Amino acid sequence: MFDKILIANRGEIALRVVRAAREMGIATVAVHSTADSDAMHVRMADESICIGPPPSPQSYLSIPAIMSACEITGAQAIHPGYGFLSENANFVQIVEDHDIAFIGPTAEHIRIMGDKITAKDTMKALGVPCVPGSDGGVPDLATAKKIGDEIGYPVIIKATAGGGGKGMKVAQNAADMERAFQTARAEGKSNFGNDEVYIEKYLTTPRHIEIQVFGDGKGKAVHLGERDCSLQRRHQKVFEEAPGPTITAEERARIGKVCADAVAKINYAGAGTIEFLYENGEFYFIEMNTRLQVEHPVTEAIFGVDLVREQIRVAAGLPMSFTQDDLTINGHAIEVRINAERLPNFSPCPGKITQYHSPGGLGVRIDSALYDGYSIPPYYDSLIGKLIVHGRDRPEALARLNRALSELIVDGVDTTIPLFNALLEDADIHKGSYNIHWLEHWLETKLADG
Ligand code: MV4
Repeated sequence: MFDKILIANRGEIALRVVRAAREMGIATVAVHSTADSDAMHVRMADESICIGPPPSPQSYLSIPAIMSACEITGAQAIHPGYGFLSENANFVQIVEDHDIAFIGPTAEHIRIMGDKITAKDTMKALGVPCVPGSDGGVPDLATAKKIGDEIGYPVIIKATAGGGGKGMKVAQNAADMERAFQTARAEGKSNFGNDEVYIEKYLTTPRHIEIQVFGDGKGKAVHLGERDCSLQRRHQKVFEEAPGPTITAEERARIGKVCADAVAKINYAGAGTIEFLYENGEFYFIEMNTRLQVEHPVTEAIFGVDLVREQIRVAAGLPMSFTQDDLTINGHAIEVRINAERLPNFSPCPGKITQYHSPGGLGVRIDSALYDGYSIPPYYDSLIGKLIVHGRDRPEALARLNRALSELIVDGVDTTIPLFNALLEDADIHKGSYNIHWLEHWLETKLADG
């Protein structure tokens, strides 16, 4: 096992890794920008090192700065958290070339899944059900129109390098194809330097269901069920739960096995998430994320496992500490993302926290790097905390969320807390009856009503 690991991240996820490492007797190195000298992840780690000025490209995204920090501190492994360099195959290649362990999958697996066409081809060949569409890239408008006629409208044109909803355009009919095709291409080119696109049947009212997988890198893998992350605004998740309110044990076992077998076959190492659209009882693969996700705690809650501990074990060449048969679901968990944002526009709201009180009690977990008097810098993501509740069933988890929110105090900046109080008053939330468009419609209605 490693003696010391470096955490190439900040905020709550850096703290999350510090906690797992400490329980394993592993020392941690925090890296930080000059804007984060007083950050909680720096205080909680065993050692810290400043890696540059506030803008991420010169600090948390600077490969030379992070490699130097690793060299200076003698860390044997790097945990990337999520975001920043976590899915940067070039970074992982450099880490591998320096004989530092990357706590995550290989550069090769990250590269495969980072290109959406290659990811889909790979998954399809591994027996994972995919959205009907083009066989690989679509070279020109004439081909696009031919495919549109074949699979039937509406269709969606997606940039192979796309992400976060960028480079994605829906064509409602053949007349709409030219605009959608050229716009998706142009967005792919300008945002990612890659104008290759592919086409899928557009699913109109799906849920976003993602399967958590975990591989040992040596041909063994398990699944840890699904999370329903359909409640999103502009491709930012705000509320996530496990298990999915509509997913049966049979569906879970079936799609879970397909996913675990797929990643086992490619010798995938560590945590991964296979994203699906779910409509009319069918799963359709869209993308794979090769990182630990923000919403991983809901899976941890219902399975009673520490995913970061497992990531570190596997990166050190140890086996996973559970098999598929050991993994059973206990109850229901919900996560809400506390962002420093001003409603109704969700505009970032950095500033000083004048009062902070975190909830507690049975079934309540807070993952946050906040403290009383902390100043949220304006340079980074607006996520300042995650509230995760766990109950014996979904109604209990919802009641516990309501209770925990009533205890939570974050003063000095605006946050998304009022959104969750309002959501908890909605019947659809209690019924679990929502899809990927539900939240945007709900927000529009609420705004119209004042
Ligand atoms: C789709 C889709 C409908 N049909 N693909 C959005 C982000 C990217 N990861 C995939 N996305 C979608 N792909 C087909 N064939 C609808 C979306 C989509 C979406 C997906 C998940 C969660 C929220 C979403 C919001 C809008 C669109």
